[in-house]
Amino acid sequence: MGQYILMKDSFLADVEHADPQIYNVMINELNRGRKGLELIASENYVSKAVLQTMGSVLTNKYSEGYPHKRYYGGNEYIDISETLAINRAKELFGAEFVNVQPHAGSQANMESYFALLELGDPILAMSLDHGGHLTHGHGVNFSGKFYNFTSYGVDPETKLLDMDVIRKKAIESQPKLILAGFSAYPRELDFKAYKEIADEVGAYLMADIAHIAGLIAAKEHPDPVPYCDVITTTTHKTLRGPRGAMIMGKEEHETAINRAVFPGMQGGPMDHVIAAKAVAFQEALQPDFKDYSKQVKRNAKALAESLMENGGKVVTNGTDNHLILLDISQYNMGGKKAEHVLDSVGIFTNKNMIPFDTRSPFDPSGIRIGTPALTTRGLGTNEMREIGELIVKTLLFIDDDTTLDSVKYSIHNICSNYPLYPDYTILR
Ligand code: DSN
Repeated sequence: MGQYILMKDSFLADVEHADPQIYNVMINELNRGRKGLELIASENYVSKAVLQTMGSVLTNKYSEGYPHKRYYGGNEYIDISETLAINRAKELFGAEFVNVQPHAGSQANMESYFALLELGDPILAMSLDHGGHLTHGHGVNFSGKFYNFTSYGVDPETKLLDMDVIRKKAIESQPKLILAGFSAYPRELDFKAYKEIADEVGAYLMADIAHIAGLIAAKEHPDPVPYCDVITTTTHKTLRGPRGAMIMGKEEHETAINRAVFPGMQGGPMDHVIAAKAVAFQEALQPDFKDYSKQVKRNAKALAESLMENGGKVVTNGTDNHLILLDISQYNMGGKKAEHVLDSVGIFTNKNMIPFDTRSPFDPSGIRIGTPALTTRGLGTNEMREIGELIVKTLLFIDDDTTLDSVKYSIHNICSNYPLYPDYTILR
């Protein structure tokens, strides 16, 4: 029938017969990953166990409610799965409660605001153009429409967060909630300092740890749990689980959060994804997840150093976590073109605003680069140093086909040495 046959441990053989077009999309996406270097900071590669759990019969079930309090019958096995996910997440983070039902990070943030605040309440959060997230109060997002946000940003010189400035903004704006969290900030967050400010102004403290959840779980980043009322995270970034989210925090907020998630915001939980979260949490509880997280940071440092040694401008001159912001203004192009040319040689990144950017979000002055996915694939600091050189070479010589061909050749060699999902063989 189709062009390919997949090996027996994949469920894709049936897709090939049922829907060759979607089958081809999946094969092509696997091959795209195999032939390139995934450096998008918010992406990762899940284990085969997580993949298989997501593609399981658990997708068939309806289970509105919570374990042992459902609105549908037949949930005896789903209850076990969701309880395992909750207990493992509690063990991983040391949180007093966990809700594993949020479908995505944006919903988790919305549900947390709904649980703690009234519509229109004041919130203090990091602005998107300095590294925050759309759900941290941007005008085009529900957050900016429903709540009264004041933004804080980074220092114009150091590009670092300045807790004294955040304190001043908190005193001025008297928020009901202060939000610590980002999607593009390469340094550590001082949750203790945030807590002191929140206490001083009588605000709740919420952390959105979507990017750094894996590092926190592995104790490779300061811990927000002792300080925060509520913490949201996605499960698919450094935490290396399925696409989804969760909310955790202090016991006093458990009922309000649970009600905000269901029936407040969501209907039926995605039971296949919750089970896959349980599998991923079990993986993150193993000692080798700590080694992985350490290596994510080591790799990011090596890549940042290499970019700078090759003349690249790295925002804050380095990184403490898994991500790097590269200021590309010196290459006389915007992020749109940079992302495109890097894509064309097999280096996958995303265009990103840099602090105090003078360009638009659609074509900003930066590229965001992260190491979680390539670290999962097995690459180490030597490869990162080579990749730093290749990124700069690509940006410097975008019109020189000979140079771009040599970059592609180097990337082909790296990819061959570190196969992606090597057990999934595709036979012609
Ligand atoms: N889209 C995610 C990221 O790339 O950081 C945040 O939602």
